[in-house]
Formats: sequence, structure tokens, C-alpha cells
Amino acid sequence: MLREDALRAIYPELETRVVVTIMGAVAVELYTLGHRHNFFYLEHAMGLASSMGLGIALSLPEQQVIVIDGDGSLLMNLGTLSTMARYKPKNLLHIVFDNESLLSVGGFPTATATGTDLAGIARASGVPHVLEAHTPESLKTVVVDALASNTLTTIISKVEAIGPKTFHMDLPLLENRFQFKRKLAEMHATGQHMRT
Ligand SMILES: Cc1ncc(C[n+]2csc(CCOP(=O)(O)OP(=O)(O)O)c2C)c(N)n1
Repeated sequence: MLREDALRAIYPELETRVVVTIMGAVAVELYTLGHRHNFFYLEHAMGLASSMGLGIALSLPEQQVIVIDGDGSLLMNLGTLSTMARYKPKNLLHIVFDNESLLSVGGFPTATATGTDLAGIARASGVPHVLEAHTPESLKTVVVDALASNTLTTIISKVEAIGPKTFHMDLPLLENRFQFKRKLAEMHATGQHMRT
């Protein structure tokens, strides 16, 4: 499956929720589908989108938080799975697009290309709900189910190592950072509860 198609299939579940993505290809793909002030694309800090999402989920329990991660990024911060499992926020959904590659920096293979099983690692770390989905339709189904389940969930989704033609985003990190902070504050202040 193309990650672009996977994102398109789940976009309706993303657009009203708090979303934190890793940098690079997937950030551009989501931005191109339609930017929202409740989306934050974490540049530079590889591996830490899930840590940031965990912090937001714990501090804003009335919101549903979705992290969009990559295999290379997760492999760089595997301890995040243990930390998420330790706190088990019910309002956190962690989606990992596994293209077996560091696509955004040239496509070097990661350890998932040689047998590392991220779903197995997530389960062994104590994440209570670990699912796999490898078509846009099945991904949509498991995302909807995970959001309704009120249980910390990690979804591993294998995708092709194909990214966007250009990595340009007309949105500097700082602008995104201020938009996102204001949007979270507004959602909190006005009691916009995004949880199902
Ligand atoms: C600490 C650190 N090391 C390296 C990089 C450079 N870098 C940016 S994106 C990326 C690859 C990310 O791989 P993955 O999470 O699998 O996502 P993909 O690009 O395949 O979508 C790398 C190595 C970085 N930004 N920070």
C-alpha cells in the first residue's frame, strides 16, 4: 500500500483530532492532504513524535491524540513503547507506517527490512492493544475501532517505500508550533472534546 493512500483513507479520523507526525515524507503527505491547526509536524527531533504525543495525551485527557510514526523513528526510540505502556493513556493512538526504510534521507533499509517485528516489540513492551493493517480499508477499520476502544493502541502498517515528489512545505516549524499551541489552548478552553 502507498502511505499516501493510507493517509487519505484515515484523514477523516485525523482532521478533528490532535495529530503529531514525524518529519519528512509523511509530514508532507499529510500537509498536502490538508493542513489543520491541530496537526503538528515534529521536525528535527527524530524518534520523539511518540514522546510528544504521550505528553499531550497525558496533559489533555479530554482529547484524542494520534501519533504518526515511522519505523526508523520508532527504532531510534524503542523505549517510547515501554513508557507509553507504563502510563497507558486511553486517549493515545500510535500509528507506525513501516516502509522498512529511512525514506526521507535516501531510503537506507532499517532493521524491519531484516526481520525486526515492531508489533511484537510493542506487545512485549506492554502496549495493551496492538494491531496490524496493510490495506487502506483495513487501516481505516482498525483506526476507527482503536479510537472507539478507549485503549492505548499501536497500529503497525506496512507501506511501500515511496514518498512525495517534493519535500517542500510552506509552513515553517515555528509557525506550525504557534498555530498548534493556540489550537490546543482553544480546544481546552472551549471544552471542544474530541473523544468519541
Ligand atoms: C537524531 C536524528 N538523526 C537523523 C535525522 C535525519 N533524518 C530525518 S528523517 C530520517 C528518516 C526517518 O525514517 P522513518 O522514521 O522510517 O520515516 P520515513 O522517512 O521512512 O518516512 C532521518 C534519518 C534526524 N532528523 N534526527
